[in-house]
Amino acid sequence: MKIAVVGVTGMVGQVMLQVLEERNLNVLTLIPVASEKSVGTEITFKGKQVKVVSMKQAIEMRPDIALFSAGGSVSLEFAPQFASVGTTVIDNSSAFRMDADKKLVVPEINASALTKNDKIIANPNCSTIQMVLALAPLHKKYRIKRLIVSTYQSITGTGVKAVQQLENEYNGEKGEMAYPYQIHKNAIPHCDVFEENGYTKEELKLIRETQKILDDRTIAVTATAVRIPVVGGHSESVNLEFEKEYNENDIREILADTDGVTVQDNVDVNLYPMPLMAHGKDDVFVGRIRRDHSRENALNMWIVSDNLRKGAATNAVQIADYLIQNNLVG
Ligand code: 2RA
Repeated sequence: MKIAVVGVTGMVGQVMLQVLEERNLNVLTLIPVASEKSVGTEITFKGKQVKVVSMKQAIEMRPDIALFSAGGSVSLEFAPQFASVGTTVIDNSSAFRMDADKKLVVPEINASALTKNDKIIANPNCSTIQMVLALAPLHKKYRIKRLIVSTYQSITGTGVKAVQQLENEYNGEKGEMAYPYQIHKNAIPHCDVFEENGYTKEELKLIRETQKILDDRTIAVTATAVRIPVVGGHSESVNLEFEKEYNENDIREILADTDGVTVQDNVDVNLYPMPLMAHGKDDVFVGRIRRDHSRENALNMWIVSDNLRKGAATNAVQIADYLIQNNLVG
């Protein structure tokens, strides 16, 4: 299998390499792709040095799969070019997520909808992936009527410049600013850019992508996305209102039985999910599960996951693995 990683020098691209090695996909040829300034440099994959190539060279090599994480404009320009030579693109940008003819996939939820004809597949936004993985089985049994989510998002979601600003602030050093404010003693209610309606793109992704993945646009969703100075992963406070009466133990059992979800929930021993514990792991961790007594059939819970892994690289590699295992590529 020839697999290209487009944006290989970025934070998510680097994690994609790590996850490809960990999951031991039968990658016979890795094609690392980056911007012109990195062409010719080398990356290490499975103990071997591999030369970074240009987009043009990668397309000519006709990979079976191309994992993209290089920003929406690069995806819009080059994903169709890869698809035109038969490559199946799994794109981590927002470029194609809301296209009616593109699938937005969390493998545990909707990979079964994939076919050989899907040549550009959208990887959902990190804060969406971790949330819908926990919500999907609950929606199936109790039907979610309303969802309110507040996020506490890792600095790594903004990119390497923000991580550097955080480190500089801790070290008392000056440097390039990703934010016009201090990060390390702060909570910034501003993830991505503001739209006309007063919501950020991040908040609108949480709303729209959730409805698409759960295939139910009647779910009333609202979101507030906040950036906080942690690096291990995104945390989310989620309030759900179901159509049907639910049983709390049943909720816990359903979550515990869901592939990719780990329930960490015992406040008697201070057991609850935290980014520091989720960092470097692929699971979505759920805790603080408790009835919301202010409304009928309502529930609160706390969801944490490593945004660079299940929130991006791992989910994309799992889609690739699904395609390979089901003979949908190559
Ligand atoms: C963020 N979800 O965390 C976005 C993109 N990674 O900023």
